[in-house]
Amino acid sequence: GNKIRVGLVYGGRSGEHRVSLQTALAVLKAFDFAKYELIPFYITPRGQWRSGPVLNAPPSTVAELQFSSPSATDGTAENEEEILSGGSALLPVLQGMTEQVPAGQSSANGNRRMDVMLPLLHGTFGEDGTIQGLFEMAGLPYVGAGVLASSVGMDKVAMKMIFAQAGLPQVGYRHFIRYQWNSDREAVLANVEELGYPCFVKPANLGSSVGVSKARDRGELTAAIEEALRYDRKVIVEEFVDAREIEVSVLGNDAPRASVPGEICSSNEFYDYKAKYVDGKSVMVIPAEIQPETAEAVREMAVQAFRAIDGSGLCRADFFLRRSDGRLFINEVNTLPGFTPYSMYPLMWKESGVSYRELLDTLIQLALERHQERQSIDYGGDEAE
Ligand code: G1L
Repeated sequence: GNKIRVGLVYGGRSGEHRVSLQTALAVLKAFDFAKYELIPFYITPRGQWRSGPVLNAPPSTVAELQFSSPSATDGTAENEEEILSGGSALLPVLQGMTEQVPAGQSSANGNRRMDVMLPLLHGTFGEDGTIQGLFEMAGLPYVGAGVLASSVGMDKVAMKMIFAQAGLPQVGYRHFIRYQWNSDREAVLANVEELGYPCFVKPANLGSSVGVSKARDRGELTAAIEEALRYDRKVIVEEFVDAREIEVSVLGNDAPRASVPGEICSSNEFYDYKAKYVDGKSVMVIPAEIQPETAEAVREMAVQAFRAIDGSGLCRADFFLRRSDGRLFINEVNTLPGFTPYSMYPLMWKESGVSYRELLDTLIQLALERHQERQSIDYGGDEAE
């Protein structure tokens, strides 16, 4: 038929492997199989790629998404061997994605090029622009942020520099690399202590929340820095502000829209709220109980932040609302936010009138539109011929 063929890439070499599998299952369950054909690409925790058979209905468990038995893969034991043989195994998988036939048409062997790729991956490979670069080189449309926005979204220091340039208010921060720490620790400490205590120490790389700690004095600061340096060569230290955490979902390409804001309340404060969604140790309150002017301002800032990183498709923008004076500060943007039906990003859209299924439809359309616009750009390729 003429269904849109979506390549779903999930799993991966990161601590969020399970989250990715759960999200893939949730996404598959929500897709309209009358409109889409799904092709699973599973990356094992060791980084091996396994492509699965075309899905015309959602699987019922994550185990079905891992193709652990040879019979569950798309080929023979020989094929399995090839797929599991390490880095070069990516090549046949890429070939499967990019089979050179016009989109929507089948080739003689029944293979068909993917119409669009949907990366559901966290961390160092997937969210930082690397898999996006792979799709670019293969000429494949893909959902979400491009290479630049993905890598900016992963690096807290690069992100803060871009936000500063865009005039977005931020809390005070300092950053340095391991080399500076090792060569002149006193200078680094003196510089960081200008922020005052307490402060937050984080690896610049936003892969996950590991390596993040709060420091109340120089001793704790030193330990926190050593800890953060285990996860990245670049460290960021942020000023502490007593603030509420407000988030906004952004959706679109050149004309992005902002959802209603939501609030994340940590465990020690959520008994105050007639909260709507409980997630681990925190509660999501959607819409956030804030002044209408604050809601307007934070939505406007979310769109500004999306534009500042040159976003596409989606992002979740996270803010601090200072309790003392009601001032807003941008904390970060996340180009691949939590994305089960119970995650903040989809829930804020749900509250804004966009269902989970509509969200997926829109994201696929945005990916195709972005690809089309990029294809019409003259990169000067003819000159080389
Ligand atoms: F569907 C989108 F927009 F492409 C999408 C894809 C992936 C949204 C959010 C995510 N998120 C993630 O992949 C994850 C980082 C939460 C791991 Cl599952």
